[in-house]
Amino acid sequence: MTNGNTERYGSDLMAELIANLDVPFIALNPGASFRGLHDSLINHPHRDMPELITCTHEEISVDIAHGYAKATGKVMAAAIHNVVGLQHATMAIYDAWCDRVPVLLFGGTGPMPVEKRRPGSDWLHTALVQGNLVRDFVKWDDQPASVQSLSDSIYRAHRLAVTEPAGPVYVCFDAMLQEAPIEQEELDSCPALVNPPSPDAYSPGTPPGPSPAVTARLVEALESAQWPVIIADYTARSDIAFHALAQLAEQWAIPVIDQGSRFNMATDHPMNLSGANFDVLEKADVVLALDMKDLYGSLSRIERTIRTTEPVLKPTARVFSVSLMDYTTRAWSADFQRLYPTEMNVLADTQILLPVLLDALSKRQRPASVEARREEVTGWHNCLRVEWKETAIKKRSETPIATAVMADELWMLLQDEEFVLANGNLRGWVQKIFTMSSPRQYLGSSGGGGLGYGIGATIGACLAHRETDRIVVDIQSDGDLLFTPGGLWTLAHHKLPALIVMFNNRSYYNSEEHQINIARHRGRDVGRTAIGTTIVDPAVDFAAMAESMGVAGIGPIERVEDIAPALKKALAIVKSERRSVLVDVVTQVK
Ligand SMILES: Cc1ncc(C[n+]2csc(CCOP(=O)(O)OP(=O)(O)O)c2C)c(N)n1
Ligand SMILES: [Mg+2]
Repeated sequence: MTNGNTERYGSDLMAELIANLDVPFIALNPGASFRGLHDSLINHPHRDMPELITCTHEEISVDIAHGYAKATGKVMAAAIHNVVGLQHATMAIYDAWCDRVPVLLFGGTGPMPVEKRRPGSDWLHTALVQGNLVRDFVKWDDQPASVQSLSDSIYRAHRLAVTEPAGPVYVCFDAMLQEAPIEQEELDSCPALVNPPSPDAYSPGTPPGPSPAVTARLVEALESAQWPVIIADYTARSDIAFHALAQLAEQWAIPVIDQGSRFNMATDHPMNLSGANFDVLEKADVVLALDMKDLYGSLSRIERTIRTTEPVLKPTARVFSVSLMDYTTRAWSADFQRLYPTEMNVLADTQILLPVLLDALSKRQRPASVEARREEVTGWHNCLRVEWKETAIKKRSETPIATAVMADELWMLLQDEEFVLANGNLRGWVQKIFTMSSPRQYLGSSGGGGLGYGIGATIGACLAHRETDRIVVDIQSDGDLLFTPGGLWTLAHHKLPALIVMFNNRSYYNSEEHQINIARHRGRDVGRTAIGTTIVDPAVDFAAMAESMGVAGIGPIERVEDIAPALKKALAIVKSERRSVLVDVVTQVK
């Protein structure tokens, strides 16, 4: 590869520093504000660079990095064009922030010296300071002012992004800093510009664990409990925490409620009682809350229409919370949720705390009540699974296709496959019907409730599993896809094989349901709630939409008996042609 001259440009150094972080991919929609960096990424004279993933919307670029991080535990980057691309990206950045997921965001601005600005767009697309736009929902932002500042800026951004609680960071590069050659004098006086330092010396801090006194109190509480319950939300960020939680539940027969922001527990773990949350919690005398963001909401019965809550726990229940969430609480967004009273609030990383707790508990004599509890929880777990399966079978006669039936059909297709579910859960039916047992097998939702997430997250999961035979599945709701349909093109362009199954209820049903409840509450005409909420007249032809962007399209499927053949055909294409397929299934509303 040649770059035509021997100059070393600012953006060459930027690209090298990014490559030093082992960032495998940079998702982007192109833009002149980072044309210098773009050139260095595709034409660097000496180094292999992260692969560029072409996106049709900046929101998708960020969602890809979001999905990739959840699929791998590793970080990738998105390059975001100046002020305008950044505005498109904001909602996805907010989702990543709320979901505590690391994402490296690189932007361009300026040039800051006015004499270097092209009249017109360079002015429209320059802001002081550009990071202000996202500062309230990134962990850190920076706009380095010299080439010597670059390693500090890029390595610090990476370190802060991946330090738990993780989150997005934004580094904005002045266009001139990217495009100007680095002066020979500066290169001579600063060897680090020629041979940039390794990031190893700037690695993230070691995660905090509990003190012996804290561990002793948790041991005492769990040991003395008759009906302890673990409720976990962001816990399985690491495989260590996933396995330690399974062991703790198993050894001490503790029922677990998985709140699902991470895939915390195998669906077939006998102590998994997710789905019976309040029945399980109202019996609790001790609750160990792990990495909960919304402890209040998870321990309350909520009347959504009149906005009231009622506690689920007995007043005597003792609650112990372990999380690092307080470290990322900010004033602007209230994503931190309502305070909930606890006996102890432990600031520790559960990947450290859980093994320590297991070890401490292993030295204790298990009371006889543990075995009785094991039998009760296992029986309950098995009963729930059987009940759910029976419901799915019973609902086969319903039209349109029920979500439980769709989950069952999909499970029958996937049960002998290695797969990862990148997005969607059919209103919880997936966890009830599927058996998923490995860490990161289900990647959860957007975190911030911002729509448009599913297809980008799926692309991220496909990149994560590109070198494997694992099938990446997206259960894709219709409204969500209509925000970011261009993601289908990125799947096709980069030859990424995803199995996309539409959960097509032809509605923004979550919102339609709110309108139904409000109309009922006010005694008004429920018949009018389809206005502004349904996606009909015309119904979207998702299969044709997919085909138009190079993804195979099947459907619409409207009869139960047509689902299995359609899914089988789709899976065969995914496997043999290694390309994405979308199966449009028209379903009940929820
Ligand atoms: C960017 C954005 N706009 C609007 C909303 C409000 N909203 C929440 S859920 C929902 C409906 C989503 O429709 P779909 O993805 O089809 O899922 P469904 O509820 O039908 O299962 C809407 C519009 C939102 N959360 N995010
Ligand atoms: Mg819908």
